[in-house]
Amino acid sequence: MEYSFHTENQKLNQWVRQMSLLCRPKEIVLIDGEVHQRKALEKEALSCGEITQLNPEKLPGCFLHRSAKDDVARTEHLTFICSKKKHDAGPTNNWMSPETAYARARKFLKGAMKDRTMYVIPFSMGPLGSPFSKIGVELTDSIYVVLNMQVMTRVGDAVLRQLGKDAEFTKCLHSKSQLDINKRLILHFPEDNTIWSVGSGYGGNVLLGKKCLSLRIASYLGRREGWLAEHMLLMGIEEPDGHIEYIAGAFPSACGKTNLAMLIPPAGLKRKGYRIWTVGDDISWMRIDSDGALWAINPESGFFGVAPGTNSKTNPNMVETIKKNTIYTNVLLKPDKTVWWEGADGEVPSQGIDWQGHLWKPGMKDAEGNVIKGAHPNSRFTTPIANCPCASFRLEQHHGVPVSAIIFGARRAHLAPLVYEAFNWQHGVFIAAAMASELTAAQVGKIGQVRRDPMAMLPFCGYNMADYFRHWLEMGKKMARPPRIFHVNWFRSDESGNFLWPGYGENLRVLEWVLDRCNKKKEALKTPIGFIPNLSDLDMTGLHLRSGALEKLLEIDNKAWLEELKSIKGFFKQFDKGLPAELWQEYEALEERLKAE
Ligand code: GTP
Ligand code: SPV
Ligand code: MN
Repeated sequence: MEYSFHTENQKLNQWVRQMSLLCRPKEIVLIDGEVHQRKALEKEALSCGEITQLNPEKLPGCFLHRSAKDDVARTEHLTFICSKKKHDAGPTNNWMSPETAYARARKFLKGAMKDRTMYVIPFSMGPLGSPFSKIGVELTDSIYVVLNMQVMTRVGDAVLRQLGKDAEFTKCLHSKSQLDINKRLILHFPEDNTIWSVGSGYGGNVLLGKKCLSLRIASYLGRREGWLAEHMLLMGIEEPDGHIEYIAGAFPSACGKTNLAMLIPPAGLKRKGYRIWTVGDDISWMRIDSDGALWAINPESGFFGVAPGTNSKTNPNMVETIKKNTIYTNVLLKPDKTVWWEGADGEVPSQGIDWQGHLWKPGMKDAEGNVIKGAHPNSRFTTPIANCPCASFRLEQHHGVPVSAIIFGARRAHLAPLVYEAFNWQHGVFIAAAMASELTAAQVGKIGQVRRDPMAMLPFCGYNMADYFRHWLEMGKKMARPPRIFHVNWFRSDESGNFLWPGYGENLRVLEWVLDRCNKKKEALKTPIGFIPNLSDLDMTGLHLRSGALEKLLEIDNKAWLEELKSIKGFFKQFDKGLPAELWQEYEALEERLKAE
């Protein structure tokens, strides 16, 4: 069969034809971004059971999708950086040579779209035409992917016009193929500006504009072109005087970015007049502007958020956001065709259909005696940012927003205090490079295990992390007004494992201190690891912690930190001579300060 596909862009036409000859779809359909096409696709996905319609009165425009049982999170062990040289992928990435990778994936992709349609999705990461933005085209045989991409990115004819006759684009090929975990590969070819994903239907593996393009490929491009692509939320904090300060925050997967990005000020602080404006919840692209400051955009146009734990206490703005035009994945279906998850509002339903499609009742146990969850712990929703009551008015601005502070956050039951500030940019880069966090359900692996996760980018850096650290250090030197760098931990726990800090909206109390530091309004205590707040400088109005809890939250245990240094050393050592000397200097300086006390 001959495939015909025609746009103004010859490179695109040629590539689509080549990929069709490999995947052998029954037809090729270009996604134009128009509503009537989307409606037709929804109808088709409904009729083939890929999605289920939810209650049109209570959840208008919302759908439920259930994935395969072993396709519920990113599979990092099947994710590869395929640079020509192994060294360019670095010791923290899985590597495959481009030849081997293409050959292996070809086997899975050959004829994989037989009897299916290949959809061609032109998309823009970032506002069309902004100097920050990048164009991609995703080919996929999944309507679920098409519908999600239309929420998460800017899709359609306008992108093709921007692409014109000869603009560059990232070539993204996806086939769900047989959804077989043994025939699954997520491959990145930074030198070819190409991504191939086969055998999965899970968000981070298949919405190729997200982690694959906007982090792995973009981090590679960012180094080449002198900017940063980061796993960071982006939020505006409107201060009592009406001025809005912007902060970016890098937290590993399922460690609180989405929740922080749209928090509602707690009563005690609200009276001061604080208000939050959400720019992004997962990815930031940052460039140095002519004013010597760091400016950032969120390249996405939707949230792909964690469902469990989302309720009107923890995240009222998200509860509002996901009431319409939202695609739910792997949550529980209630008899009235609304949805539920562990930690949702209201009563636990007396029954429903769980994320695997089975009849579910609270307290049901599996063969091993474990309680069966209604929703998968990594169940998610895809929802437009435009739905969000606190969406920033600067989302479409081509220049982005100026970043006053960068906070790195980890999930650590012990060790890391509630907040501390770096002495300077270089020290901040060390703090970020030495960051560690407990594993969550967002990736397949052992939940709770502490692993080193520099800048929350361990699974997302598209090149050698030693070079990435150097790039961060260089960026600092180029800025006349670099953001201040902080580290936070909302998850420090007591002896019984209970969180010491209430988190969520209350986190604004910490952000207030962060901004006061940026604006030189507050002094701080110098400790071996960085500056921490004087207890009296955190506004605790309306919040009553157990006595001693705040002290415990800010406690720095030198002995435990010296122990931590061993793990940092082991991590740094794998980069061998590649690791920037500045990071070893910071390491030694920290060791000295800890021993001196
Ligand atoms: P990804 O989308 O995977 O990148 O995750 P994320 O960093 O956006 O995490 P998210 O905000 O979705 O939070 C993940 C989980 O952490 C949810 O179950 C939240 O309820 C919980 N969480 C978020 N913020 C806090 C907090 O301040 N304190 C506590 N204890 N839990 C939190
Ligand atoms: C994450 O895991 O960090 C996510 C979800 O934001 S995914 O898109 O699957 O990567
Ligand atoms: Mn994420």
